[in-house]
Amino acid sequence: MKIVEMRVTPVAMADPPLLSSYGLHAPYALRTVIELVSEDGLVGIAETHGGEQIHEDFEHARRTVIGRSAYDLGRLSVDLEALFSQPIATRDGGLTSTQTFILPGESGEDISMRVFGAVEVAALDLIGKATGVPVCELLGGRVREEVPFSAYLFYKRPGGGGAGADARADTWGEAMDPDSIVRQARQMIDGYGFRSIKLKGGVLPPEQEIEAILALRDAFGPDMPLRIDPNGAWTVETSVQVGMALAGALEYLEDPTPGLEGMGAVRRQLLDSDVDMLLASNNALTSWSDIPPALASGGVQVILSDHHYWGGLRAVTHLGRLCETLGIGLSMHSNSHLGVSLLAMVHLAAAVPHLTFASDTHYPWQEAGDEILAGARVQFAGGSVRVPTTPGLGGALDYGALARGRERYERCGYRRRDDQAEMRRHVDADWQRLAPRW
Ligand code: GKR
Ligand code: MG
Repeated sequence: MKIVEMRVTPVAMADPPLLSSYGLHAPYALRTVIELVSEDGLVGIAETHGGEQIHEDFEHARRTVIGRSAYDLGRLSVDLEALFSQPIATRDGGLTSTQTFILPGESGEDISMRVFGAVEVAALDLIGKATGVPVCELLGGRVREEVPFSAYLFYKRPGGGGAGADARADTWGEAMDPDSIVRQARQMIDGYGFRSIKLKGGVLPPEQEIEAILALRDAFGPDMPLRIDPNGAWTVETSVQVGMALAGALEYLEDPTPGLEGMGAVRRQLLDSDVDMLLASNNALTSWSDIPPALASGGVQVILSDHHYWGGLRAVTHLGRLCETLGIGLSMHSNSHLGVSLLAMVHLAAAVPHLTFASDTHYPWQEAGDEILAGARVQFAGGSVRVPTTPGLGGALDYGALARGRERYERCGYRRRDDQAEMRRHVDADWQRLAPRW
């Protein structure tokens, strides 16, 4: 099944002013939509990180992708790795949306894995559509019929996202204290039925974030799994203090401190105090090469996988088997995304037996009107998404919505994610991202 065309469409969607230790979300989040067209006119789709540099990376890969069979994924991955191991004259060295998450001393992005990850999803969608088989069956077969997700709470400034004619009503409200975080959780759980909760921390002094977690525990009871993720905003000492204060209240503590050594120290000191708290990571550990040092440090008990930068869906199925062998848990990380990414995450989680933690998703933060899938948004029931039984990913693009997303991208002026700049623009002109801050 020869690929004769690759369409690369940048889109922007309204994004509310969510806070993290990176700064503030801009009024728009950027994504890239990939379409592979086969010689018989079928179209496979994928979605990945957005922005100018990422768009250029796909342009750079175009000649390597076009003309080969959608089944030729092993060789495609090797060829893309070779292609991106050469210096690219047009790369400006600016931060991409993945690099935004990487702290000094942590591993860099692998461009070929992100490009391959998206092309692989589109190729599997194409193969699935051609053969009448859902993507999860191509990944080895579903082991679950529904994939659970976690409510993903954020400290939030007032505002609904978007700007000018795109400005959206603020349906969530400001959330800067424990009461409003509990209110946000209720609203999200009422709408989606989530059965676990993650709070993005690293925004307020740790004592206040501890209070928010305890307020969530009081509001939802001890059986509701809770997580907090300050993205490395705490020193080892602070992380240990937070871990002690939240002993027994957390399902896992995510990236409390930068780097694998620091994570290892947090884990050891907590164990020394009889607190057996699992540490999860998508910052200290972002790629395959981080696994050996993570094992040596003992600082990661749960890996937050992400097919967008771990090298695609099949790569994460391999990661699942590896984690199972090593006795490490597996969960799934997310960034602001639309329904195509969500469908890919659902198929993947359906096919990985070891992915037993509820996955992260930013989906509730995106507006229905920005969805690019034809038909309704992806539906949640009881916090889970039913695994599609229709061919491929089980979704097709709404080309009107895709064009509107592209127009929004052209108009909005944002070309890469920069939460620090946004924080300086709206909150504090001198604000600087610090890892750790407290
Ligand atoms: O959307 O601000 C955000 C998140 O902080 C995101 O960028 C992180 O990558 O969700 C992510 C995480 O778990 O670290
Ligand atoms: Mg995280």
